[in-house]
Amino acid sequence: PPLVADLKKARSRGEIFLVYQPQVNLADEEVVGVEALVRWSHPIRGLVSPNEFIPLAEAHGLINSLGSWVLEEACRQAASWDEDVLKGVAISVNVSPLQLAAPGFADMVQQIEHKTGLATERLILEITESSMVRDNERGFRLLDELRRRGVHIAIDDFGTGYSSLSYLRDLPSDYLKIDRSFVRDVPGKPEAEAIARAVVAVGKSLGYQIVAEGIETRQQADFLQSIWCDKGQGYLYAHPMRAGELADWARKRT
Ligand code: G
Ligand code: G
Ligand code: MN
Ligand code: NA
Repeated sequence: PPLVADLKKARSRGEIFLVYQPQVNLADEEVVGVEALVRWSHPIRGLVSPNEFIPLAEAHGLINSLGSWVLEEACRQAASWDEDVLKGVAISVNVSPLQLAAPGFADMVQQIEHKTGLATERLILEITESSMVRDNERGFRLLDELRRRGVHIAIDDFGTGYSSLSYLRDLPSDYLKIDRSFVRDVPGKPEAEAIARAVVAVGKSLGYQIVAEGIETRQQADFLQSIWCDKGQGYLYAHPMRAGELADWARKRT
């Protein structure tokens, strides 16, 4: 049977769940946030990557309900953490461009915050560079509206799209996440180092906080800290984990 038929039933069958990956301040390695990442455990195929089922959900009109569920689950979880290290940290949630385009998105976000009791300032919505195409007046107004309500915005996978500097200047947003394809080759590859330095310098001078993703080695972390990148995320610190494992991980860190 086509995978989409299974995907339609996956939520009600309890096959969809979230894992969480910590983000740290590079300067002191304190945990400052957690990114929620969706997973699908298919009864026959095993784990299906979101790279496969998110596009499927988008193509078949399932992304809004899936996305709302992810957001609510992540907010509920974050509101309930009471381990010292996790209390009050930010929660980042990936959002599909189709969700942003759906009418009432900002109200839906607000309702979920009310329902789960998550403080608005703790929520970061991650959008991809390409979901905010240039001259997207409506998209810009939506991000403005969300930020006026206290939600923070991160540009995910930064550097892989076609952002111009004027776009970076005008986009209502708080964080830039340097794509891990650039992190992979630092330190050592002069071109990768140059790109990382440039993103941090331009981003910070435009008021963004910079997050590096995919940090796997101490050398990468040290290099990124030396160029004043603010935060980091990657296997060096922790893999994405189920909520219970994350709580154990957090307790061990204190
Ligand atoms: O977690 P992993 O590396 O397998 O994620 C693969 C891709 O799926 C990444 O680009 C990630 O941003 C995306 N992704 C993970 N969880 C979500 C989600 O809840 N919503 C959306 N829209 N994308 C997600
Ligand atoms: O596109 P986005 O940044 O949302 O994707 C996050 C994805 O990156 C997650 O699926 C996660 O599993 C993966 N990831 C997180 N840390 C690392 C890392 O250190 N190395 C690699 N290769 N992937 C990572
Ligand atoms: Mn992300
Ligand atoms: Na990314």
